[in-house]
Amino acid sequence: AATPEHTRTGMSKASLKQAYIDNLFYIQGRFREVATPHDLYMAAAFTVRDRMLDRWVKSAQVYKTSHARTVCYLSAEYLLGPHLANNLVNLGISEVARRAGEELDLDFEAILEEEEEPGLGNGGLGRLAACYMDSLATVQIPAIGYGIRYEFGIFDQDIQNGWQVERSDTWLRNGNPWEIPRPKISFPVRYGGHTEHSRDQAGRSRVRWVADMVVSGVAFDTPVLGYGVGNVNLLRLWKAEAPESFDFQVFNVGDYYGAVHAKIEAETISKVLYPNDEPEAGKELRLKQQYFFVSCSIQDMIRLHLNTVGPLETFHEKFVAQLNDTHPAIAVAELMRLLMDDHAMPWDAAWDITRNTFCYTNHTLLPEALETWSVALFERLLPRHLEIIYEINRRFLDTVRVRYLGDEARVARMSLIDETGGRRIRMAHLAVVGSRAVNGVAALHSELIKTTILKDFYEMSPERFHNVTNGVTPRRFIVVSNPRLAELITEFCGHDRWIRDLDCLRDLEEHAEDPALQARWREVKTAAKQDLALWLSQHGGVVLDPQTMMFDIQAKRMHEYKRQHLNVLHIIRVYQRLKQNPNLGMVPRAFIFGGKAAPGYYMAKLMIKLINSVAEVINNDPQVNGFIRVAFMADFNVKNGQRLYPAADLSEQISLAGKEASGTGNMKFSMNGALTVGTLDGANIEIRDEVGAENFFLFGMTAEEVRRKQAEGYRPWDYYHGDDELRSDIDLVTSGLFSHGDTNLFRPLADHLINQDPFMVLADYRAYLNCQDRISEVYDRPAEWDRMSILNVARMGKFSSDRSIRDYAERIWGIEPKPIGI
Ligand code: 26M
Repeated sequence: AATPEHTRTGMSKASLKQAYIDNLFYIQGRFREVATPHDLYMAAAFTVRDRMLDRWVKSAQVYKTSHARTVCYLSAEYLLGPHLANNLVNLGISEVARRAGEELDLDFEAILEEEEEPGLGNGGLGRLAACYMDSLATVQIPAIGYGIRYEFGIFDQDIQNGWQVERSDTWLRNGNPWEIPRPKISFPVRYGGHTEHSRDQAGRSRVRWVADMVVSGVAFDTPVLGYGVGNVNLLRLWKAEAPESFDFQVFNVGDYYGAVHAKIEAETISKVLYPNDEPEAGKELRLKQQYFFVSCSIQDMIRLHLNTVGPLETFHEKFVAQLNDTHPAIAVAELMRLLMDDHAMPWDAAWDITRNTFCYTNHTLLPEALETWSVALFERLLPRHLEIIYEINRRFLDTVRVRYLGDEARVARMSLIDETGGRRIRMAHLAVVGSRAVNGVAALHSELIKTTILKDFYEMSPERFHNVTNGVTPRRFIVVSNPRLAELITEFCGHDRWIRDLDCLRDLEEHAEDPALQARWREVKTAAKQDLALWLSQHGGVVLDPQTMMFDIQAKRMHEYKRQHLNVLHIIRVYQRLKQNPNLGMVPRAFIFGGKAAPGYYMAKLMIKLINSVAEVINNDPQVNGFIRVAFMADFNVKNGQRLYPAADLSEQISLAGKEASGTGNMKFSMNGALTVGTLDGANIEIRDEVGAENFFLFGMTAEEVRRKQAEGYRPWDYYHGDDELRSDIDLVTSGLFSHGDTNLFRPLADHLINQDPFMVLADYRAYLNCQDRISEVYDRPAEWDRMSILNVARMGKFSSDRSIRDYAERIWGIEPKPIGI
């Protein structure tokens, strides 16, 4: 007979039930009768966490004793989303846990709802880091994710009177059962002061950095479990605290108030995530945050290496560090500093190790989003790093001069220091020069990097430039968020097989025309639409009809380049058509939006107000509201995204070609059976290549056409005057109809379109409308639509983040899986 299960780790229903009751009592101190919903959630979370810990310990042991090469993912953001449902899926106990819950008379859905998601990121870049952590564990690559444990993540969004109102995110208020504090794993991080140069006995130059502020970074660890494997990786987030000795020192001098103030200043560093998805000039605290988590992480890596195999000369053989954009690029100078100043390594040896450790992923071409820091700020905050950056630059520019004799213009373009205007450090250049490999996040984006922002660097060393197209995890974005679809897919693609190998979705292809599958496919979609409609009616009050209406969804950060206003112009056109011809036989549509605006981004906030104002008019106009409705889902985050993706018929991916580096929402929608209306931008291009041009609604200019039109001199004014419908749609925005008579409210938006239109909304307007008309025609032929939808899902294998991670592992990191059994 089998040995009895341990109730703390056993996976049977009986063990789960006993463990749950025990945790409720011994951790929350509650009986069922008096437990709050939060107690019930905590007991569930601890029951699941217990089942991850023995795998975690085993992984750590195997990784350590086998000296496994390890990836360190350095990212200022991790947009994780709720843990509980995801960990249940990855442990393979969703079903048995659900049944255990039923027998305990628990409301399983209510328990999942109770979790407060860690929103430690803004959007795509942060969510990508989270998907990659899931896939690293699933494809069994030893990995540590390093980042910041923000006390306040991305703000919660309310909509009041149509405007975005920000509320602070207090995700830690009720405790976080998924993290384990490691007070003994902590490192000092210093700021400010000056440097002192001297020579040691051997005559080698040594530098001492005398800082004037020190904080302590404390590790908080979250286990990241792979799907159906024993591998558990580590997400290590740093919290800033005042060093232990600190307040005493000042206290002894009698300055109690000063001591408390210094403590607060230290703790401020990991207090709050910057809610912008592009840099703001001169934000000193942001630079402090970046250096804070980078310094802790590199010190931790050095400690781990010296604890196991050492010596430092082989650091780059033990670790590869991936820079998630330039936010952690200061790591290049920090590793140099630690190797030279703390470990007495000569420059050349240190540079060799540094350059072989880092790889850099670029996520944007938008000039305003490229990070630069003023030399003056750097000098004040990180004087030693500035010296090191100058020396890296001096040596690098010498190689440029030797290679391109006399080309001083090129030297100036490639310099790590931008000397035009106030002197600034170009973080992308630091990242490129300090890295072994550079990659973009979709094929088009990686090509554009080579011809635009990093052209000179590409010419000098083309072999270092790569593409790794982004991906998303099918565990969270299909299995967790769309269980009905997952169940249907499983019937055709083998139990569990497709979840770890998404290419298996191809098995659906041969059934795409099968009316029986189509009918069930449609049922699954309609059920998801019903769930969303119910939720929306309870949160915001808009009533949508899931039976008759096409759900047309655009959910992403609010940004002019993403062109939510193009979508709005289409809605206004349909509205005007309906008003002119109330008997117009048209496919009913629900236009659904979601997305946060950076709090300081005026145009983005005005777009939210416009969407809500258009919604108010249309939803209250009985002449049209049987055909069209508009809904804005407040607080689009991971949890709410999981309600949207399964319910979409149509996915809006309408950025101006050349602006969206990749996009990942496009993949999440398509994996859930939405068809895409999209431009040839980012990963849209590859999605279209995979699903087939006939199964994708393409419109708009190519990146090349955009470039040419910009070069010729783009005049939006000509489009405005050359197209009566366009003019009438824009004029309706400023007519006062959507603003209770106020003709000024939306004027900035309309004027900007007519006069500047930097993202060429007007140039793509007509093509977009025509495309939308085609879409409505196809939607009217359900068999055709369903076939296209099935084929979209069947051909999405490439966009699993497992594929992305394998690409990184093979082509960039040179790292092998280290399988750990269950
Ligand atoms: C930088 C400095 C100071 C404050 C904030 C930032 C900052 C934060 C987030 C800058 C950019 C940030 O995110 C950019 C982002 O999310 N980019 C998206 O990355 C995705 C993953 O690769 C792509 O799919 C998207 O196309 C790209 O826009």
